[in-house]
Amino acid sequence: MEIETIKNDIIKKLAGNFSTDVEGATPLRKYDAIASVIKDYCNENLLATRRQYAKEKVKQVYYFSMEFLIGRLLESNLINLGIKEEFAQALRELGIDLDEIIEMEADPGLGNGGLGRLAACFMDSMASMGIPAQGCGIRYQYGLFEQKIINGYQVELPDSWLKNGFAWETRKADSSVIVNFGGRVDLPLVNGKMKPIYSDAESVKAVPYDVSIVGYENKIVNKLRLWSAENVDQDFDFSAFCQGDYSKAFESKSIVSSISQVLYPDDSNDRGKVLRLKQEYFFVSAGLQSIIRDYLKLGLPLQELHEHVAIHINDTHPAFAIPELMRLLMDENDLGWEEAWNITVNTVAYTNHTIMSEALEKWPVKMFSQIVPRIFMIVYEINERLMYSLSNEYKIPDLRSEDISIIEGGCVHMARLAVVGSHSVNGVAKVHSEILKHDVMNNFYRVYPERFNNKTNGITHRRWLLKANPRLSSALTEVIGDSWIKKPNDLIKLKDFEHDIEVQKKLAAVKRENKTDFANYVMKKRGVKIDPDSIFDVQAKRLHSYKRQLMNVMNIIDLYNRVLDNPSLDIVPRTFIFAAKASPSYFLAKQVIKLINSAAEKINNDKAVDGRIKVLFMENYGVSMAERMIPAADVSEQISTASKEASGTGNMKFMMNGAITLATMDGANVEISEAVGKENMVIFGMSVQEVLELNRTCAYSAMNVIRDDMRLQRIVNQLTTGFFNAANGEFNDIMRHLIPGNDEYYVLKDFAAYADAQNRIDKLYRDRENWQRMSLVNTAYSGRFSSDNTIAEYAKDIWNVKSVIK
Ligand code: F58
Repeated sequence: MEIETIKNDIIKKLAGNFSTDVEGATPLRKYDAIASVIKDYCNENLLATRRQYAKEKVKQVYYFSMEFLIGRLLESNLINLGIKEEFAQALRELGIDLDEIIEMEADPGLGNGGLGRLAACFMDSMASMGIPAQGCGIRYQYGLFEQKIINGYQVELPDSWLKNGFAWETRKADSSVIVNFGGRVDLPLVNGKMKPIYSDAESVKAVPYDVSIVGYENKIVNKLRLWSAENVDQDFDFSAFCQGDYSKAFESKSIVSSISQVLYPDDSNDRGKVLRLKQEYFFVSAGLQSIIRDYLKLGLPLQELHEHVAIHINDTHPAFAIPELMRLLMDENDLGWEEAWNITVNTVAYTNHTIMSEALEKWPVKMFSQIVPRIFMIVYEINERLMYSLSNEYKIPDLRSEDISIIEGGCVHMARLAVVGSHSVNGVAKVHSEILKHDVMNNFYRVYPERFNNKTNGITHRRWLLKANPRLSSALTEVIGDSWIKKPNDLIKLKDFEHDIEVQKKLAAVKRENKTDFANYVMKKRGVKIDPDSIFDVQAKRLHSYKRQLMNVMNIIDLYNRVLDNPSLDIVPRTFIFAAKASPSYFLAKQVIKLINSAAEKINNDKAVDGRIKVLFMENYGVSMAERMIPAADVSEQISTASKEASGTGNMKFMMNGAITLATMDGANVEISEAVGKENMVIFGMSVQEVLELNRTCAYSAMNVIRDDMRLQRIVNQLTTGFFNAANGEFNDIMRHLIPGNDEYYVLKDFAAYADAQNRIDKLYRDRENWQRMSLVNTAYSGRFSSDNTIAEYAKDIWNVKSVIK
């Protein structure tokens, strides 16, 4: 692209949109104009892509997800359009610094963690591979809360990411649809068919906002469609307004818009359940209505829907897709039950992301039937037919109906609905998929064995290597050429240089520079000095008991105690870095944050430690911070209780950037170890089988473990006696969880093995050459964890869709 064209486009945009010129424009105006120019380029390709899909009548994937954690888009769009260099040059010539513009962009936090980020990685891969796809989600006005750490505690503030607008979206008011809640549904017979009549429903207008998802240097642009809730008719009650009753005037507006107001940060409490249920039905109904509308425009019969459309549900949050598709096919388009059911099952596929029972969604029947009465009728009928076929068709010995029934114990079980109404059910790493089949969903596996499969997660190497780590990307390209960018499996070429000292040195220099950058960032953000020559040991993920941040901090405390006992203890200086948000109502998790910060304060300021141990809690973790932190990490902490982490994807990002994984054999860590070899990781702790066995036998006693380990006794004592300047019972929930609660996630049980593994890291790091070799090998084997590979499998095995790239 010509540099002059870019310059002119920006100048024209500044004049046309903001009546200003480069010299007079505020930074925000510059950002808006630049983003708007790039958006125009994206949208031109979007149009061409849409035309191509329509012309070729290709099968399309619709990826339904409550969360899309897309990260900033300006730089990644430039990279994917293949014009970053030209753009930077054009901006330089206009006296604008591209890096400053990139930093101005808000990071849309429309997700909690791995599940939301996976959806974003998949969108990137599908566009880059030319897979016809559309994302469907919610345009939350407020994303995941902004986290502040005050006096060591997490404080949550609203994340007003839209305050300066969102440059990448296009509002499509004329594509709005209506979604109905509540009211009464009667089913009179009309011409021999039951025809639902709705009365007193609350109608909400769903307005789509489209965001372009740009493929890597292939001119393909898919779209992500996010729905926003608005009032159907008037925006507010004008007569109440005229009478001066302003709160009444705007009441209904705020009730309606609350549906798309805030992303739920929570799977652990009951408050707000109604709103969450409404959110789920809202975006699913809106998404499906728009799919069917577009489909019918193609002039194809609905009987063939599953041949042209694949609907994927990212966890159970969009499981309403099953009864809602039934409703649309039957009630709105006159198909019979059997026909509609076959189409639905053949169209929908479901991914499970957790085995934690508290995270498997259940809705009280009363609430469900009140909020979505017609959907409840359909779910009821699905269940009746399921029960009938179980006793008359499947006849599986000793399978009790209550273990399968979708409506059971006064609740609607969404995971059960998702399995019954989908043709494919997948877990997200091998071991997780096995647990689903043989444990958590065993009853369903016995009924529908052919539906169950595994699709190990992946990450887009374009964001997590090419964009996040430009130094490593250039170094790799110098050593092995640039084919890895389009073919990530080519990263394996690096393996040939495992013993090449020059290459090792080159990569070591990259890591050192990334660490210095990160240290400068930490200084700027937190005012804390960290040493780039220390080991950067990072645990960055949602804060949850099963992820065991607690075990990490307990080991740090133990290390500190060892230094107190022996001031000349010989350890490699280490910077322990944590980044995590705790769900606001998850008090135990919030105490762990306080503990990390209390330990940090004590240890960082203790002269006896003399800088050998530093502990850092990075506030407000999100995609942009991850992009800075991961390239600088030496050690990647993946220490969940075996069986609990469905896959993990942070593990793959760190590995790709050359960190050494310190891990339990859980989730995708198992496959990482198969790829890279156990000798190139540090593995410890109980296996999945051991954990499941211990769960089954209930033979575990946390007290016994503490009794036998002096180190643990000392730590427990320090937590309860105010050693960490916290004398007001700040850590009582932690203590209750560990002792009377009997340490549900085996933190104490795995502690000794973990401490050993940490000592192994210390030893390994001293052999700089071998460490660098291990690091190189990790990057070399990481290509298989590109989401391009994952998407290729989904496309072939589940969706039956083809790339439009010939
Ligand atoms: C994550 N789930 C899994 N859930 O924990 C992780 O192992 C896996 O790699 C990842 O999905 C992708 O498959 C996850 O991130 C959530 O964020 C919940 C969503 C619903 C509200 C509570 C958090």
